Amino acid sequence: MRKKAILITGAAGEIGQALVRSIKEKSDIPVVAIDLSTLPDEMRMLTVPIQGNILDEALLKRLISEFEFESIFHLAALLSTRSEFTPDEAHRVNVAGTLGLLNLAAEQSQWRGEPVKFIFPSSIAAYGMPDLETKTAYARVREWEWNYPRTMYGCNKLYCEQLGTYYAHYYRQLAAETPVMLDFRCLRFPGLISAFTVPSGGTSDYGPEMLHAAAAGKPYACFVREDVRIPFMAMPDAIKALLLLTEAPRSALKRTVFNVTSFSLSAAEFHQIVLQHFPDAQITYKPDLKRQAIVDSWPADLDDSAARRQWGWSPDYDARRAFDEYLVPNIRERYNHN
Ligand code: AKB
Repeated sequence: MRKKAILITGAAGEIGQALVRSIKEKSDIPVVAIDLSTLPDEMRMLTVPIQGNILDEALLKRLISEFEFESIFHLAALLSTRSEFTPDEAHRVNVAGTLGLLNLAAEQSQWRGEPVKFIFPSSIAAYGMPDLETKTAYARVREWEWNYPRTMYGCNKLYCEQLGTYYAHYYRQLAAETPVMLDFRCLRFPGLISAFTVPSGGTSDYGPEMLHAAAAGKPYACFVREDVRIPFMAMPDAIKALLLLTEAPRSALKRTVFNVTSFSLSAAEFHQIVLQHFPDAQITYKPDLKRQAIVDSWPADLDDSAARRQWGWSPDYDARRAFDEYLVPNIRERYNHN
């Protein structure tokens, strides 16, 4: 008899750790937590921890035989900067890895006779603004606009959004009997900021890096110009969005892919807020023109009205509240204790 469970891939990452805690606060259902790295002890206590690679077919078969997944949060991915250095590996992890999990979810949906919910975080990297003029003119992009990513990671995310939509609506469409399709739901996130973890391998990392460096009393050279602007979100809102979308009634959802966002800041505005809290912060600008070009191609803000209308999304944290109530107090505690 297979055990009912929730599956989280990339569980040791920034979103994964916060998501595990949040799910375990609300429910007793076992959470199978997979990551290439060892999970921190606290995560190991809360989950069925599995150290492994999502590309390992034997591991996926083992999961299919041992568990019945109600929902899968497929978070494992190589982020945008890292993917540019190892594009083939990024494609394998981000695309082949997602395909393997979609197949697992499709097979389990069939057996259960009920759709497995497949929750997929996508990103502003799925967009590609051709130049700064266009980025300024089209400040709040909608889901179907400017889908011309210019990174391997962005291409991978956009394609996997399409794959997920295919599996949810057209999978085995020529078979004699229509299969039970999985239930694919996807969020396009802005740059995420956690008080508890420092991101690695992304290109929106200059925001969180600036803040964590200031709190740790270390100098920081920001790798984009002061006027570079993208949207951001504090981690608790990212978790709120994932769980709210998971719980939304299927009939309310008219799309599979939704923008969600909280606040849009230029690097200079981010810097100013950091200085209000850490007046001695030593922040300078040393643009890396290539990484900066990637951030320039991402929209200045997202239009998340579809998410607000269809499943009641709204962020709890605007910029002020994110810094005053979540980021700064928790980050201070983290570095004061180190
Ligand atoms: C990255 O910078 O690659 C990620 C993202 C914006 O998806 N943080």
